[in-house]
Formats: sequence, C-alpha cells, structure tokens
Amino acid sequence: MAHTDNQVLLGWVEDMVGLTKPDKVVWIDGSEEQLEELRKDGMATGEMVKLNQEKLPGCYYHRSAQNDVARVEDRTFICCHRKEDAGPTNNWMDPPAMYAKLLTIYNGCMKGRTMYVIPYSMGIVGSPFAKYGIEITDSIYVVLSMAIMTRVGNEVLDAIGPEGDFIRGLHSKAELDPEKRYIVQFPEDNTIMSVNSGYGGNVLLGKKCFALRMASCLGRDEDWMAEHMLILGIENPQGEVKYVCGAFPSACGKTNLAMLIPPELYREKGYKCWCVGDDIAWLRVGPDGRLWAVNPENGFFGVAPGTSEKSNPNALAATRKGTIFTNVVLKEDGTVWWEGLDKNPPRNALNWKGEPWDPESGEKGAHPNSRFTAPAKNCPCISDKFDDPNGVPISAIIFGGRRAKTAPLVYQSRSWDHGVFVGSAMASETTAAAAGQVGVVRRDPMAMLPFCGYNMADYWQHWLDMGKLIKDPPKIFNVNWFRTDDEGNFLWPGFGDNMRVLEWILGRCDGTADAVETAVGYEPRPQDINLEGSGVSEETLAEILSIDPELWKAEAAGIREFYGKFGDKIPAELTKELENLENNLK
Ligand code: GTP
Ligand code: SPV
Ligand code: MN
Repeated sequence: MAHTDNQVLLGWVEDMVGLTKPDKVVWIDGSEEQLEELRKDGMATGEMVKLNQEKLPGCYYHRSAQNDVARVEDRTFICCHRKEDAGPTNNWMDPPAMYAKLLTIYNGCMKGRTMYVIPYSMGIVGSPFAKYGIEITDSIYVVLSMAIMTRVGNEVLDAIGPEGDFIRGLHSKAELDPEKRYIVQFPEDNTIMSVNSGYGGNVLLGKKCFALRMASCLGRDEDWMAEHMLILGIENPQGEVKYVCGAFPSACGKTNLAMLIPPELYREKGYKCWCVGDDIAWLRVGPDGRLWAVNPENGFFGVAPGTSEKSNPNALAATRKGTIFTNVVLKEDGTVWWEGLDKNPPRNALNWKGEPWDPESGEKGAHPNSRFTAPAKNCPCISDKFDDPNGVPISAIIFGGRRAKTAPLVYQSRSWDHGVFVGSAMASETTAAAAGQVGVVRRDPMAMLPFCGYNMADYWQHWLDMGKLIKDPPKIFNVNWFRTDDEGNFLWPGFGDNMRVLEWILGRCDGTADAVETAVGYEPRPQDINLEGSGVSEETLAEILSIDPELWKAEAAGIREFYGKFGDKIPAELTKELENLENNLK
C-alpha cells in the first residue's frame, strides 16, 4: 500500500499504528479519485456537508466543536532540552515529560477509526526550497484541508526518497477534550504532536506548526528565515513588478493586503497587484545578494467575516469552487454567509453551531474566526511567480498591527538593524484567531509571538545576522491601518486604498519619494501620499501620521519591560536602538 521503501518513514508509521491502534490505515496518494471517496466518507459521518454544487462547485461545509474554534496558545508547547532555548514567550516542557504525557493520551485513541497518512510538501515538490512532512491524522477534514493547503501524495514520497528526511506529525482528534488538548513541537526531533483538537491551525500541521515553528528553527540553523508574512507583487504602468512582504499578526490584514485591488485612479494608470502568498514566507539570500521569498503553502486559510465583494473580491472569488468553509452560516439553499459578506443576513439558516439562526437576535451567525480553505490557484490575482521555485526578490518588508492610537499610518526604519528593532517592538490588539481575550494590546514581535519555535531573543539575533548576509537588503517599514478617532471609527479607509501607502513605500525603495525624519523613523508628509479619490483630507492624514510623544514614551517603557524578560540575551544592537528611541523622545 505505501508508495515508499523509506524504512525510517515506514517504521515511524508502524510505531504510530502501534500507539494509536486504528482499525485501518490509508495512505493519501494525492489522486482526485481517493479525495472524492474521502468526501463521501466525510459526508456519511457528518464531518463534511456538500454545498450547492451549482453555485459552489466542489465546495463543502464543516463545523468544528464549539470549544475548538481557534488556535490555543496556552496549550501550545515548544519542547527542546533546554528551557532557555524555548525562551520566555513559549510554553515549555522537558521532552521526556511531554512525550510521557502525550503517549498516554494517544494510547488507543484511533480504535474504531481510520488512520490517514498524508505525505505533504511545503513548497514546490522537488525544488531546493521545499521541505517535506508526513501528517498522520484520524480526521477526514484534515486530509481534505491538507490537500488544499499543501501539495500532497505519492510525488512527495518520491521526493523524500528511500533515505530522505521529513517532519513527523501525529494528529488525533481523540475525544476533542479541551483539558487534554496539546499542540507540541519537538524541534530537536523534527516532530509535531497535536491532540484533542480539530481546528485549522492546531491540526493542519504544515501551516503554523511546521512552516513557522519548526521551520524557524531550521532557518536559524541553515541561514534562512521562516516568517508570518504575506508576499505581494506590485506592477507599475511600465510592467515592472516589485515585491514586498508583510508581517501582521493573525486577523490583522495579511490576506486582504496580499490580494489588494488598487483604487480606480491607479488601475487607470496601469497598476496591478499580484498575490504570491497570504500568510507564510520562507526567505533566503539569492545568488544576487537580495532576499528572495517563496510561499510554502498551496491554498488560503482565510478569515471569512469581513470578506466581501467590496473588501476583497479576489478572496471571495477564490472561495467559489473547491473550498471548505468552516463555522460560517449555512443557508437554506446550500450556500454560505458570514457577517460582512453583504447586508442581507439570510433567514432560515443555521448558525456556526448548527442551530436555527435569527439574524435579528443580535447574535452572530458565523464565528468571528470562521474560515475558508481555498486553493491558491482559484485566486484571480495569483502571481505568475506563485509556482516559481526561485520565488521573488523582496524590495520591502512591512511590519504592522492593530493600534488605535500609537502607531502612525506608516514610517520607515533608518537601517536594517533599526528595522529589526521596529519588528521586535511590534504590538497589536488581540483577535479571534487565538482563544482568549480579544482587543487587548500585546507585544507580538514580527507577528511571530505564537509561532517562533525558539528563544525570541535568539530569533532577533538571527534577523540581525541575516542582515549581514544580505548584500542588498529590503527596506523595512511599519504600517497601521487601524488608527481610530475618539469614537472608535477607523480614520484610514484601508483595503484597496492601502495602495497609496505602498506607492510611498516603493518610492522610498527606489529613492523617488520624500520623507521627514521623526523620533520613530522616516515618515511621509501628508503631501507625499496620493489622496486623490480617497475621501481622506490632508488634515485627517496629518492626524493619522502624527506621533504623540506621551504615548510613545509609554511605548518605549513597554518595550523596555518586554525586553527585560529576555535578560542579557537581548542583542546589543536592539538595546541601542531602544536607547536611541528614548533619547529622540526626550
Ligand atoms: P490570519 O489568516 O489570521 O493570519 O489573518 P490575516 O492577517 O490574513 O487577516 P485578514 O486579511 O484575514 O483580515 C482580518 C480582518 O481585518 C478582517 O476582518 C478584515 O476585514 C480586516 N482588515 C483587513 N485589512 C484591513 C484594512 O486595511 N482596514 C481595516 N479597517 N480592516 C482591515
Ligand atoms: C493565524 O492565526 O495566523 C492563521 C490561522 O493564519 S491558523 O492557521 O489557525 O493559525
Ligand atoms: Mn496567519
């Protein structure tokens, strides 16, 4: 049955069979016939609901357990031998203790169930950038989702070959018991273990567990970077395409920026945007001394609420076929709905919990972290470089987050090292993408707080070291689309209008845009951003660009306190940048 004679791989699968004791083992070969069989099986168990095939061909609906709707950061662990290597921002347990705990939970957990063995690739199979994994799971939803989000099947086993290495991933829904839910990375053993969850990021192990937590460790050891970043191509009227990466925390706008449609004014001139990736970038130094990015994924696991024909028509179009919708509203006609899709909440529909839903009840129909799992190829603005094994050269790195007051619309760092400081000092209001309180400001360096597989201070050092390896480094910026007025209304229109900020950013990269130096870095003057047709006045823009010294003094104090957690591991370059900021604010 197994299309491999890799003895290490076969031996590990056999061990996992011995541990979890499934009734049956099925190897995922990547064929459409097998996936179609699994969709039927999923419908028989109720795990998958077939949607209206005329309106949404190849689309299915899935509901997670009600206690299992987001990543669980408090139950996510980095298990390496030295606690210090996981650092103060990760949960840690000694590997033997964690293995002992997990083996008890996994023992016999697949009795009466089928085990699926999914060979998958992060990156283009056979390309030098690709890394391979095997995910074992007892969830059909996971198999079908992995087949959208990654490249799966026999070609991956061929690429691994008889001796090749791979990341081991064991997932079981087990009892979906939140008290026994664990998402565990063992970076020193190339192993991921996830149990008692059935929700996206906890169980689609190629994504955050592998492509960020494990890969960040590989990047540290092999001189590359695994980042929580979108990759966007911006084509000017001359047909030249420049690429940028953007790191924003979960549910802070990566998918939206990655699929941006420029305002009419720009489209008329001939500007176009192309999506290379919406969540994860693997970055390496190219032979030309520039930083090159690939998107290791093959699909989008996007936030549904707020996605509309107006806000993100490209994402919406991507979900019109071959997509799995999770925890959205299920309509009577077998289509789907969520808050922000349009102004017509459906009657006679079921909410994300599967209950009859009254749109007038004031209760939300879709879960705030409901999502779509859509093939990247469906996206109308997918880049022609999406499948290019070399990736794309990066001109700018853009950090950002949700800040009601402190951060200005955009500023540029003075240097690579200062840019690393800006990334390390990122903070953002929490969102529904993770279990826990929403809307509280927390520090989320490089949008990697929940995803860095090692000590964050060593990670910052790695960024500084990479800066020395890149001959022609990208310029580093910070943006904030979320400044509000005193009533809490967003001051900046965002979405397509973010093109206006991108234009300034690219202008800074090629030396054509003006800026003034402020306490935090280089900022545009209001007249440096094209506001034509935006409905934003220069006065409002001046307000969004303004820096309140008192808020920034508090910000600097917050950064100093955060740095304090890392003791003397903080790179001297960053402490120097912090002192510089403090002095500028005096
Ligand atoms: P993850 O998939 O969790 O990593 O999220 P993401 O960073 O891709 O976020 P996404 O683009 O899905 O956006 C999340 C939410 O932010 C949605 O509700 C959007 O409507 C909202 N959003 C995105 N861009 C903007 C913007 O420019 N302005 C405003 N006001 N809201 C935005
Ligand atoms: C995020 O939370 O950043 C996501 C969704 O992209 S998940 O895959 O659940 O992590
Ligand atoms: Mn994400």
